[in-house]
This record gives sequence, structure tokens and C-alpha cells, in this order.
Amino acid sequence: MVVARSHAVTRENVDADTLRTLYRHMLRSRVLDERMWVLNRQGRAPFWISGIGHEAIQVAVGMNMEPGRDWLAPYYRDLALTLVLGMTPRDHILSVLAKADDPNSGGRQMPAHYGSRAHNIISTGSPVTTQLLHAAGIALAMKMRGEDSVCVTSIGEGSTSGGDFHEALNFAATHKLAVVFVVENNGYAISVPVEKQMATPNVADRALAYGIPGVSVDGNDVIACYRTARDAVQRARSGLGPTLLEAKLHRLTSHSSDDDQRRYRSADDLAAERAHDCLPHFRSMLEDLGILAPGDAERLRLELVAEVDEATAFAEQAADPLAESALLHVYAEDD
Ligand SMILES: Cc1ncc(C[n+]2csc(CCOP(=O)(O)OP(=O)(O)O)c2C)c(N)n1
Ligand SMILES: [Mg+2]
Repeated sequence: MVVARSHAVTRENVDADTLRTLYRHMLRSRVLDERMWVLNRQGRAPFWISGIGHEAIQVAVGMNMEPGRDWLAPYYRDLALTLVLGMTPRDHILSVLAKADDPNSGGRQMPAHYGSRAHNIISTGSPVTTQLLHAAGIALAMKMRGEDSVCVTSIGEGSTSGGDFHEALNFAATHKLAVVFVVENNGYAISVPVEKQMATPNVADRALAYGIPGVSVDGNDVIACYRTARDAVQRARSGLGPTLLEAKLHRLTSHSSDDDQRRYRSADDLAAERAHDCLPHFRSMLEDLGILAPGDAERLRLELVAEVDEATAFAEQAADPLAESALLHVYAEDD
């Protein structure tokens, strides 16, 4: 296993525009994610499952993909990744309010079950780990067609103990498929800590068994994530096969809006974790480097809040699905 670090961050090794764009994407996802919690607590959204704390790796991966050419088989925490690939706050608020024009599923799936035909994002299923098999299948099809697109798929560390993980990695490695397997290791599977899920501290170590590179990166360090993701995507695109990319990060919320992590984690533990939030850390770094001027970050936040306000108002007045459409796409249709 390789452990990736960012070394000294300077303008030379990742350019200033890229750094600003990374920050903007991370903050945009954070602002939207926070709004989803508010909509849930107001009783307007039935459920939310959050990507807060996971933004750095998702944005880093998304910015190394080519929207419309590459494919994503996501999991439920991938709000930031879907935004980088072109989905919008409107798309996602239409979904949590179960509106007819929700591009994810016409309001039929649970919130955070992402999907967009327009952006090559395949529909998220509720059984965890199945998306890795879908990704291997997509990459096999791309290889048979002679395409050089890349398929990214993502998963939590707890789900890597499912059998589908082994089958997908073994198949993709054997056939040198263009897949990047991203593991967002937040140390918990709902209330179960990682030590009770697996006997190895690093999911990336498992790559050895498949003969592919396994890289573990600090998921709070967006520069390290960006570089590592760039290598993995380039490797896949150039026909060298898959990479297992593990980002160690923190789930800064309860598992979902139906969970309360204070029942299984101490107040000290939760407070300590907050100190690792990837977003303020990155903001301070950009301000120290002079890439964000004083006031820039706050101006950007207000701009993004205004976008999410507009999306909320838009989605609230949007039409609900027609009652008679409830069974659409449930059974095969007659011709
Ligand atoms: C096959 C399957 N088993 C169990 C569940 C219930 N479940 C939903 S999320 C989850 C925890 C997954 O933890 P992890 O993979 O670490 O992802 P995280 O939520 O921490 O990002 C479980 C057990 C499920 N959805 N599918
Ligand atoms: Mg987890």
C-alpha cells in the first residue's frame, strides 16, 4: 500500500485556479448539504444522508473526470461528486421534496439515491456494494467497444466487507478494466466502528490480493486527494487497469437523519473530529497562500447560499408526481 501525502503545497504543484475551483465545489456541496438537513428538520424532506466531511475526496475525484465522457456508479454520500459532474442544487432539492421533475428518479427513490442519464451517473441502489459490480460491467462494455472512458465507483469502508467488493475488484483487475474504486473510509458503518468491521486498518491493503495498486490518502487533505485521484484516473484511461483509492476522512454528521451518533460516540470524540473538518482547513491554507483574499470566502459563501435559496424556492413550487403515475417503471409496460 502506498500512503499519499501532499508535501509542501505551493502554487507550482497545483495551480491557483484549480485550488480555487476545488474550494468552490467543496463549499457549494457543504451549503447544499446543510440546507438538506434544515429541510429535513423542518419536516419538509423525509430523509437525508450527508456528505459533510467527505467533500475533499469527492471533489478531487470529480475534477479529474471528464463529465459526459466518464461514468459514475456512486453511493449515497456522493453529493459533491454529482455536483462536480454537472448536477445542480435544483436537481437535488427536487429529489428530496419528491417532485415530478426530479431528474434522479422522478421523486420515486429515497433522497440521496443519485442518478442522471445526462451526466452518465447510474442510478444508486439501496443495497450497498452492488455499485462496484455495475462499475466493472460498465468498464467491460467500454473496453469491448474500444472506448477510453473511465468508470469511477465509490463505497464506504464498512461495505467493502461485502462479497460484491471481492468479485468486482477481482474481475476488474483480471481484465485490466478502467475503473477507479474509491473508498470513503469514515471509520463507521452506521454505529459500528472500523475495528469491529475488519481486521486490517487500511482497506487499501486489500489491493495486494488483486494485483492492483492500493493507495491510502488523507481524505481531509484535498491536494493529496487531487493528485492521487489524477494518477488513478490517468492509469485507468491509459489501459493499465483499476486502482483501489482509500480516503481516510470523518463523517461529521450522524449516519443519516434517522440516526443520533451521540448515542454511541462520546462528546469528546465528536468534538475532536470536528477539528479535522477539511473545509476550514483548506480555506485557511488558501488565505495563507494569498489565493483567497480577505472576504473572498465569505462572498463566495453568500453567492452559494443565494443559489441554494433559489433552488429551494424553485423546487417547492414544482409539481408533485401525478397519483396515477405511481406504478410507472415498477412493472414492465405493455407495448
Ligand atoms: C447489502 C446491505 N446491507 C446492509 C445495508 C444497511 N446499511 C445501509 S448503510 C450501511 C452502513 C455502510 O457503512 P459504510 O460502508 O462504512 O458507509 P458510510 O455510511 O459510513 O459512508 C448499512 C449497513 C444495506 N443498505 N445494504
Ligand atoms: Mg463508513
